[in-house]
Amino acid sequence: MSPTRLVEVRQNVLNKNDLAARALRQRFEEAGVCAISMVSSPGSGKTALLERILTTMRERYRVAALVGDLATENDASRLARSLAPVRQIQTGTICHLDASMVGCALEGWRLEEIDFLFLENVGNLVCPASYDLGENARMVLLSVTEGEDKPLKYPTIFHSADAAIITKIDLAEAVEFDRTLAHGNIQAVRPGIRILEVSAKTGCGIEHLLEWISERRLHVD
Ligand SMILES: Nc1nc2c(ncn2[C@@H]2O[C@H](COP(=O)(O)OP(=O)(O)OP(=O)(O)O)[C@@H](O)[C@H]2O)c(=O)[nH]1
Ligand SMILES: [Mg+2]
Repeated sequence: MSPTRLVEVRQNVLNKNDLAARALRQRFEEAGVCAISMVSSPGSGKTALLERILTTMRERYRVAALVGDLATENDASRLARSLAPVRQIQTGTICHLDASMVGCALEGWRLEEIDFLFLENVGNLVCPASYDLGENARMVLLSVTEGEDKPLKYPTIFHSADAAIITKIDLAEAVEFDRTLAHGNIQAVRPGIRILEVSAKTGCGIEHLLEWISERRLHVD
């Protein structure tokens, strides 16, 4: 296979996802669903934060979530404690969710009965960046334990996001987290992006995050 042909095949794969994502986005729009995705490296705190988000938002909104992992139902079981409808997507060997996986997982759910649909992607700072899931907004998480340089090393995923959420802020002091450096690195790859600091453990910063999420809905209604 010539190098040129290899590029063509890759483009076709992406185009197929783009088409599926466009169809999903239209379904979400028609049903009045605000879809918000979460991407980060493994263990940054997506599920812990999402459990808090679902538990709190359930009081005001109809919320639901899909969560992707290569294996296990662990995250869906944790999120189900919020009492929101949750489904696990097991991707097997695939390192990201794609739009058709999301479409299949939604089967049987009445989208008209959902205000906010959260999509927790597979923990990975590379592959999920290239796959549109039809979401209205994407949150990229960076925990204080990962190192302030991650936005510079993995710029594509930060560039594809609408907000950067610095997680596990309760551990900041213990790991000598350099807040100014982290913010500077995020802004260097995605100038002007909203940055929020939270702790799923203590609840610090959650209120501002919920405000930001609720505001995404204004763009849907
Ligand atoms: N101290 C502290 N620990 C946290 C916080 N959020 C998550 N953790 C811990 O970090 C670990 C990973 O959290 P998860 O929520 O499973 O992270 P994840 O991003 O969903 O992980 P994957 O789905 O495997 O990619 C768990 O041991 C959590 O208890 C936090 O705000 N503070
Ligand atoms: Mg998780």
